[in-house]
Amino acid sequence: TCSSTSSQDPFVLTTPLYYVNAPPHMGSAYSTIAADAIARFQRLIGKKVIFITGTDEHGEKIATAAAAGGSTPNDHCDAISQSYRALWKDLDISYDKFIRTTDPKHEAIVEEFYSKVLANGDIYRADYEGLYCVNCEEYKDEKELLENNCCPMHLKPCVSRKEDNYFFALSKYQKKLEDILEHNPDFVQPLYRLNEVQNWMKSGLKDFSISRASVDWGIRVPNDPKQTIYVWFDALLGYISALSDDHEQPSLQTAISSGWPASLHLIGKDILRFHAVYWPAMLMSAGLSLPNTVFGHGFLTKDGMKMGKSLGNTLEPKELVQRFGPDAVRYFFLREVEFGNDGDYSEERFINIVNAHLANTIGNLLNRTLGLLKKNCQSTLVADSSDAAEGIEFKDTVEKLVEKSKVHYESLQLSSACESVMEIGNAGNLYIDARAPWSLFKQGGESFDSAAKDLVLILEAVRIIAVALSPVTPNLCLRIYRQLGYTDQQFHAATWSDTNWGGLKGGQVMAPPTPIFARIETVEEAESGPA
Ligand code: ME8
Repeated sequence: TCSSTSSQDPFVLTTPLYYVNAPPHMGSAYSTIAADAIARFQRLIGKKVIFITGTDEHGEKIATAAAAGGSTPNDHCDAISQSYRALWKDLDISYDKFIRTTDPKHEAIVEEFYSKVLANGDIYRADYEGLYCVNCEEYKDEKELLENNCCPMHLKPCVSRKEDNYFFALSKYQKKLEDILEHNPDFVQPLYRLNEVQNWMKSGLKDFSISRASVDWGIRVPNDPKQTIYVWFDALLGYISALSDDHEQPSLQTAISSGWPASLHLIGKDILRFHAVYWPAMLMSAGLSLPNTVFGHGFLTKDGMKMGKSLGNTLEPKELVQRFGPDAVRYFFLREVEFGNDGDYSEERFINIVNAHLANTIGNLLNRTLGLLKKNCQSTLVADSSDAAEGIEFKDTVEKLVEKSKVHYESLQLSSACESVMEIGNAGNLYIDARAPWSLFKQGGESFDSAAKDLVLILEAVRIIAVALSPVTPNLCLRIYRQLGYTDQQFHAATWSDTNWGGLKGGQVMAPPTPIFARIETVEEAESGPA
C-alpha cells in the first residue's frame, strides 16, 4: 500500500530525469517550471521540501546521439547535462538535488537494488524477440504501432530485436497493483490518467526485459558484465539515489532514510506507464515504499503534434527567456495550460496574456496607485491596512480569492491558482475605478482622507498578490515587495500566512514608482514605431 506521511516528513517532489540526447526544450522546461511552482508553494506553507531533478544519461539513444556528435558518451553527457542546469538557472528553478544517472553513487544504488530484486526471485533469463522504439527506449506491442511499425509518438519505424535478456517478473504484481490503484484513487492523477492505467492493466501485465546485450553504454548487470541494465530500470532509481548524501558510502538504506518515499512524481503522460506500473512493482519487489502520487500532465504541442527532441519541432525556452524574461515564460505556461491537459503555444497568445495579466492587471494597478500616493501622500501610508472601514467588502473579496488560490495550489490546479490570484488584481482595478481616488483627492477634506485610505487597501491587495503569486513569478513578486518598501530579506522570509490581510502598516514608505513588468511590444507595434 502507499505509505502514510506525517507532518514532519519532507515534501519530496521530482521532475522526470531528462534524456541527454539533446538539450532541453520547452516541454522539459514545462514540467520543471510546474514542479518549481509546487515546490515554492510547499515551502511557503511551511513544508521542508526536497525538490529533485536531473538527467538520464545511459542507453542506446544517448550513445547514438554522442556518436553522431563526434564525442564520447561521457563528454556528450557532461555538456548536455550542463545545458539543463544552465536553463534551470535562467528559469529560476529552485531545485535542491540534481542527479545524473552516471553519478557513481547512483550506479552503486542501482546495483544494490538489482541484487535485491534478484534475491527476491523476480529476475530470470529468457530469449526475447520484439519491435523496439529507440526513442521511447521501449519494446512495443504490434497493436500500438502505426503503418510500417511506426511508433505513434515518434513516427519512426520500430526495429526488430532478438536478444537473450534478463526479465523482471512484472506479471507477479498484477493483483497487488490493481488493489493499490483501487484503494488509493489519488495515487495516479488526474483521474483520467488513473483510468488510462487501469485500462492498460486489463489486458494483463507482461514481464519486461531489464537488460541489453546489444548496448554498451549503461550500468553492468551484476554477475553478468556482458549485459547492461535497461535504461528505465536504471533511471527510475535516480529518484532515490538523488537523496543519498554525497559524503556517505552510497546505499539504498541511507538514501531511503533521507526522505523516501517521494510525495509527488511530476511527469508527462508519455511516461505514465513506467511510473504508475513498472516503478511501483519494482519498489514492491525490493520491499520499498511507494510514492504518494504520480501526476501525469499533458503535452505542449505545435501544430497538434507533441513538441519533442525526437521530432525536432521544439520551441527554444532559452530564447523565450532571453526575449521575455523568466516570469513571463513561467506565468504563460502555467496559466494558459490547464494542468493535466495538452496546450498549444502561439506567440500572439503569449504576448497578449502576459501583457494583459502581468503588465496591466497587476503592474498598472500598482504603478498608478503608487503614483497617486506619491503625489498626494509623499509615498507614505496614512493608516494600517487592517483598518479597512469603507473597503470592508473589498477586503472580504480578496480574502476569499486568496483562500481559493491556496486550495487550487494544494490540488495542483496551477492554472486555477493563477486565475484566483489574478482575480484579486481585477477586484483591485474595479475598486480603484469605482472609488476614483484621483477625484476624491481633488475634493480635499474628508474625501482626501478616504482616498488616502483607499490607496492603502489597494496596495495591501497587491502585497497579498505578491505572496500568493510568488510560486509562479518569483522575480515579479520580489519587485512588488520592493515597490512596497520592503527589503529583499522580508520577501524571502514571507510565508503563506503573509497572505492574511493586514500586513501593510501606517507610516510605511513606498519606493518611487517604477514599472515592475515592461509591457511586451507586439511585432506590429515594433514595426509601426513608437506610439
Ligand atoms: O522520458 N510537452 O526523458 P525525456 C510537455 N529520461 N512535456 C514534455 C514535452 C511536451 N511536448 N516533451 C517532453 C524521459 N516533456 C526519461 C525520463 S524519469 C526516471 C526518466 C516532458 O527527456 C514531460 O515531462 O524524454 C515528459 O514526460 C518528459 O519531458 C520526457 O523527458
